[in-house]
Amino acid sequence: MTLEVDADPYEFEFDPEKTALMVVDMQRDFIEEGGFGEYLGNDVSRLRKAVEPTQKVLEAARDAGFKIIHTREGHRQEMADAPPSKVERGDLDVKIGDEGPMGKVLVRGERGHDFVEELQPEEGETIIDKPGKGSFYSTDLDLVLRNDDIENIILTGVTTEVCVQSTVREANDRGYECLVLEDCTASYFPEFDEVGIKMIKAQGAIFGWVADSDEFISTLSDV
Ligand code: C5J
Repeated sequence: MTLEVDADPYEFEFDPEKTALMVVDMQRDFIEEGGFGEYLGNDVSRLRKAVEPTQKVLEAARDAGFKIIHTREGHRQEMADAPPSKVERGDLDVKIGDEGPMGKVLVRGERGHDFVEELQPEEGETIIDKPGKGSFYSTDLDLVLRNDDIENIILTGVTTEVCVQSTVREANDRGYECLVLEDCTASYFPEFDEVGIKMIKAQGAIFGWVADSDEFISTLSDV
């Protein structure tokens, strides 16, 4: 079965059985106060706008039987996979690995590293723990997708121009077709949000397609 989403710069076609929904880094460390995003000097409330539409997409994708993948950016407890350059970057008072109100910042197993309450994975969904911005770098994501014959990825998550865009670029180079749901992404910088999305769909979908969540959800009524 081939479905078609009204997208930019033109229709995005996909077979639901060969399509995964990815929710990128919807973690407390980026979205809630007292996490990594705030230590970087950001207004973390800007990211909340992506939570509710992503929740709706997640529910619709679960009902339609999609493969669902959640990613988390973060590091091992002993920090062996945290590049010193990343830890030192920004000259922060509280660095990655230091103790904050939600546990050690951006460290696996800590409260801040976990997903926000509204977007917790369900049993059987795949969680990819990644040390970098892109979801393919130093993870088994490609293997997970290829084992399930996945060719298309629907992307949601934060932040638009950092981890979502890095993931789209990596996926595109590996031959996956990506559709980014614009209202399900967010940035600490509204101008980066806008330009980040434009960069993806420019030049005839140079990295991928863009649509809003309602357009995507409406196509699923045919599944
Ligand atoms: C950042 C991310 N912004 N998930 N990570 O450091 O976008």
